[in-house]
Formats: sequence, structure tokens, C-alpha cells
Amino acid sequence: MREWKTIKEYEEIKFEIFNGIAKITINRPRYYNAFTPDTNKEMLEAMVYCRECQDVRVVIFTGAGDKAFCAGGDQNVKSTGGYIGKDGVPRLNVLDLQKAIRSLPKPVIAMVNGFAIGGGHVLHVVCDLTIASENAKFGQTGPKVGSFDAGFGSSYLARQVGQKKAREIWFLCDQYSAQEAMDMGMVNKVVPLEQLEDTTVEWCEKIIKRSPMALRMIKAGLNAELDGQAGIQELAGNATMMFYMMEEAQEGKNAFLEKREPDFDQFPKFP
Ligand code: S0N
Repeated sequence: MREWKTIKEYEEIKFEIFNGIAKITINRPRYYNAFTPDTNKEMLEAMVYCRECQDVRVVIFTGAGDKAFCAGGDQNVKSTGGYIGKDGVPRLNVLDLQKAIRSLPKPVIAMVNGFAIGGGHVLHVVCDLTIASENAKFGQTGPKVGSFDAGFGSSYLARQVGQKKAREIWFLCDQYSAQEAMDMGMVNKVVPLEQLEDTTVEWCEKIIKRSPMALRMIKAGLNAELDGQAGIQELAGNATMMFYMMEEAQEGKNAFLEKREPDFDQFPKFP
């Protein structure tokens, strides 16, 4: 039995770590792990930690209990203009969380243990990988309950399942089994519920043996195509970071500080 260590106590999420694997669990099983602006705020803070902490190599997103991964926005706090949190301000801050998942330079795995519905479905879609239990159910509800996600929840979904299926998912608001979701291309693996965490941790342990820089670059590259200028910025930023690690870049900086002309001739010019 692995021992997850709490990184920080929160009200609406659990945030734990085990051997380089961070686990963010939406902890509102009473509401099928539907999120409020405060849940999202806590998850966003946890994601900043995951970005900054060198001990974190991979992140798991999941929901508490065995009924739901996440049932989307909490309908009890939905108001005009967004979802109302403790500060009384309507927000759509799950969008910030989606961006944080995509731009984290480390792999993020959705461990789907039940319903992944509405904004909860979009959360698994934006994660890099999805591992689902056999009892998981996937679907969008927006056009039935008065919302929609025309961003990643549509465009990135369509990249995964194709345009026709994405339109079916949104227009009909049906639910799909884990096996159907895998056949469509939006789930990587389906396992019995009792094996879900073991399998997800095995995948994480395999990923942790791979080169972090290679994973970072491939994630940015895969994102760039869909993310336009923002995606190119992310990919280019990583290239700049790698350039800073080269002697050729250091020569430029050193020459400036030493008030001399830089000697770039000494560096190889590969074909
Ligand atoms: C998950 C479903 C299918 C489960 O059905 P089942 O098994 O019949 O259980 P229930 O009895 O319905 O549910 C058990 C208890 O859990 C509560 N509950 C479930 N989901 C929610 C929810 N989303 N909010 C609040 N409570 C929830 C039930 O009420 C029940 O409690 P009791 O026993 O007291 O009745 C089924 O529950 C279901 O269909 N749930 C609703 C799914 C849904 O429509 N979610 C919202 C969809 N919309 C979004 O997620 C917003 C999208 C979004 O976030 C977004 C997108 C783009 C841009 C911005 C935003 C943004 O808003 O930020």
C-alpha cells in the first residue's frame, strides 16, 4: 500500500505526493466532485506548486470516491455571469485550470473513476493521458443544462475523436462507456476500478524514467499545433531555455560582460 503524503491541506481538494507523483483529488463526493470557483482556485494553486517543485515529475487528476471523476460546474452556485464562490464574484476560472494543465511542462494524467461529465469531461480531455475504470461514464451536458465549452472542450475533443463524433457528443448529450470512449480515441486505457490507481501509478513510474526535457519538448510540440501563437510561444520558450544551457549562448553573455566581441566561430555549425 503506497503512502500518499499531504502537500497542503485544502477545503475542496486533496493535494498529495508519492515518489515524484503529485495527485490532485477533487474532494466533493457529495456533489459528484462538481467544481466551484474555490475548487478551481485550490487546484490552480496546486498546479503552481507542481510547476515549481522539481520533485514533482508527473501529475494525476482524479475525484474522491467511486462514483465520479468530476460532474462539471456545481449547479448550486451557478449564477448569471459564472459560478459564485466565497467572494461572491461570478467566475469561469475552470478555463484557467485547463490552460494550466496544458502548459505544465510535465505530463498530466486524468485518472477517471466514475462520471466525467460536462466541465469534468473537458478536464479529462485537456489532460495528456486518460486512464479510466470500467464503471466510468463520459459525456457533455451543456446544451441540456444551459452551458457550453466552445474552446478546448470542443476543438481539442474533435482532434481526439474526430469532428463527427465531437458534434455527436455535444449535440446529443449522451453518455458513453469507458470502452466506447477508448474506441473513440479519448481514453488510453480501461481497467477494473480496483486496479485504477495501481495502473495509473505504474504509468507514472514508467514516465518518470523518461527524460524530463524530452517529455517537456514533446508536450509543447503536440500542443503547439492547436494552440496557435500561444503554443508556438510555449515551444519557443523551451527552445530558448535549452539555448541558454549551451556554451554558444553563454559566449554572447560573457562577451557583453567582458566588453569584447563574441567569438561564435568556435561553435559547431551542424548541417
Ligand atoms: C453526473 C450525473 C450524470 C450522475 O447522475 P446520477 O447517477 O443519476 O446521480 P445524481 O443523483 O444526478 O447525482 C448525485 C448527487 O450529485 C449531485 N450533482 C451531480 N452533478 C452535480 C453538479 N454538476 N452540480 C451540483 N450537484 C451535482 C446531484 O444533484 C445529486 O445530489 P442530490 O442527491 O442532492 O440530488 C448527473 O448528476 C448529472 O448529469 N449531473 C450534472 C452534470 C452537469 O450538467 N454538469 C454541469 C455542466 N456544465 C458545466 O460543467 C459548465 C462548463 C464549464 O464549466 C465552462 C465551460 C466553458 C467555459 C466556462 C465554463 C465555466 O462554467 O467555468
